[in-house]
Amino acid sequence: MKNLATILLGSNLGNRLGNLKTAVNHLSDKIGDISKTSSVYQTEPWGVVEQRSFLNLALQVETTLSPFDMLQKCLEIEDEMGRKRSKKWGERRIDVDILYINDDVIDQEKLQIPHPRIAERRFTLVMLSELFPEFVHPIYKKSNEQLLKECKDNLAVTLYSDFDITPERSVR
Ligand code: PH2
Ligand code: MG
Ligand code: MG
Repeated sequence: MKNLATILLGSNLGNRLGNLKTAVNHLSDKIGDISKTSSVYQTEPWGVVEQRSFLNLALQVETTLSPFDMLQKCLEIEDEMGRKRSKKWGERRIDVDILYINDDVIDQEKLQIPHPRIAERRFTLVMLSELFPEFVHPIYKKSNEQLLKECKDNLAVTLYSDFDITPERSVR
């Protein structure tokens, strides 16, 4: 069975755009075909404000992996790209977060789907609304677009580039 997952990438260390591209290549290599990518946005840091702004990008991937295998691969990609797990919400070369998987709800210690902070983060909802405005959050029963309208987070999210980030090579 195929699972459709929506993933958010974020980077605020080193070559941020290059890091997003490398991560997209790894995702298509290890997880499955990328069916859609959003534009890249520059976003003010949420949570810990004293750090460089992020570049964020959302994408959809089609995979035969189970949710936990997918999570494992996401963590592997972060590790391979040299992410150091230091402080919560601190700066990182790459962050790979699973936002939605189909309209599944998973509530386990290591994996919560939908991602529990979607509704609090403009930097996530702007990208989700670009890709899937009508998709209904399986717990809140509101569309991404509606959640964005109601979102109280005012941190800036600005279009950075609509650079075509589609993977052009294999990283195997
Ligand atoms: N990720 C975080 C914490 N804060 N802020 C922005 N703008 N973008 C992020 O991807 C981000 C963040 C933790 O994962
Ligand atoms: Mg994150
Ligand atoms: Mg993360």
